[in-house]
Amino acid sequence: MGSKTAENESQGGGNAPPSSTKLNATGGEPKGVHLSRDGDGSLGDDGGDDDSDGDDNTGTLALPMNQGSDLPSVSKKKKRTRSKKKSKKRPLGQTSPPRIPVQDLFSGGRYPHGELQSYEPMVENTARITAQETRSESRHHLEDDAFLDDYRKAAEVHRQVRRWTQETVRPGQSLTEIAVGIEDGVRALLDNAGLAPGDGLISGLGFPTGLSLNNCVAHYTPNPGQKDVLLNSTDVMKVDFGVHINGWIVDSAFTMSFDPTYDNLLTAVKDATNTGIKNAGIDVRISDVSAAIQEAMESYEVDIKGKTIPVKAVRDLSGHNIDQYRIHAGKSVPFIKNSDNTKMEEGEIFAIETFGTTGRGYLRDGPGVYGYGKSPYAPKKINTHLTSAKSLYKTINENFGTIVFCRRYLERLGVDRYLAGMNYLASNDIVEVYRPLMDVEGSYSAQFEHTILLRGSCKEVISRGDDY
Ligand SMILES: [Co+2]
Repeated sequence: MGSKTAENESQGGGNAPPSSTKLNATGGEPKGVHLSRDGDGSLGDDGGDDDSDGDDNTGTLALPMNQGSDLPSVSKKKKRTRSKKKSKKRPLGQTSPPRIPVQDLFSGGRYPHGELQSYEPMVENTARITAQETRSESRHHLEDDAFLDDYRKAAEVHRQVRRWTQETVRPGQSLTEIAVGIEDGVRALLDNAGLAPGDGLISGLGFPTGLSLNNCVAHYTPNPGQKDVLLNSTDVMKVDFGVHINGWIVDSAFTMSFDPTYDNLLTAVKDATNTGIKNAGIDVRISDVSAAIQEAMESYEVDIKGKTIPVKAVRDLSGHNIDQYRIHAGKSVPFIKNSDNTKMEEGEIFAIETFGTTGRGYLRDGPGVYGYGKSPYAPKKINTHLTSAKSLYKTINENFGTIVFCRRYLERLGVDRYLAGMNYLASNDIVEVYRPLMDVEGSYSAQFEHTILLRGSCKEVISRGDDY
């Protein structure tokens, strides 16, 4: 999810620090997975899919990290007959649509780690005994195994659901169908439908699923009761969704297009995001990361209908740090060079995302609403005679806390006629309203995003997959 940039971009210098070195390639599947999977990639009878919902069109997919697999998909009937390996716990193939909780695919509760990148040696050895380091001692959870396993589990859910999205989403589908497909997948893989009070705070969607088309740069999600939008073969769609466990959000996004015209736009933004990730680090000035991002992004151009258009970095969105139940925790990582001296610190978590556009790079609010987020400064209890506001506030506190949500998330909880209550909460700054963000008509934009952990020994690109 993108963070709206504060109005603080004074122009400044800033040389990017030398890039870091990769320790290993990608998240990868857990050791031994490919050895212990059923020969044909099918499920054993203990696959955890009891099929009580009757979705008989469920087939199997290879595990997301299983690069180059040519495992055949098999029908349900076939796997019903495969009971001989019943007793052994082993990673299994995910279904399509994804419905097997990831805890049933990875034994022992250990999940693949993200890509580990080393910091610049210079950074490791220079004076780091600072106030920042003292502060980071309160953030040592980044070295806690249980914390890391939960975070990696959320990342694995993201990888598996986005793999399904990349493999199955096609022009002609409605955005509601795509969004609900992603959300149902996330909830199934977390093994938490999120319908009982409190359950949504244990795990769930990190924010409204973003499906932003073309000149809509960010923050579009389909709303109930609106005319549904169908995906077109010439659309450039940013797919931005989050998965959280205990409020720790994996925020990761990619762009889909079905027309090679936009390949360079996607390449530019992917490069810019990876450049941002490489340049991020402990004690690194964020403005240096921004300058490197902009330089990478704006070295590309796109040919659209015979016209060559430079790719511009978007000014009004930023990467951001993440805190528990808070998608935007206060620090911003713009894509435009600036003279801000804020540094990244050990123990922090950042969503490194970039947006590139063929338009102007300045955004306006679009029509409608993307979502709502309770202010971290909101009071515990609200004082009003408006009963609809009171009951809505109770629902928000029980199901979302400060996690950003959309109308679809509310309505699946059975909440209706909430608009008056929401207006009250919004006009009293209890809830913030997020709106779609648009570049000029006729322009195209792309986004790529990863969540990174600035651990003491290395940075972990926790959401890295073999796709991006
Ligand atoms: Co984000």
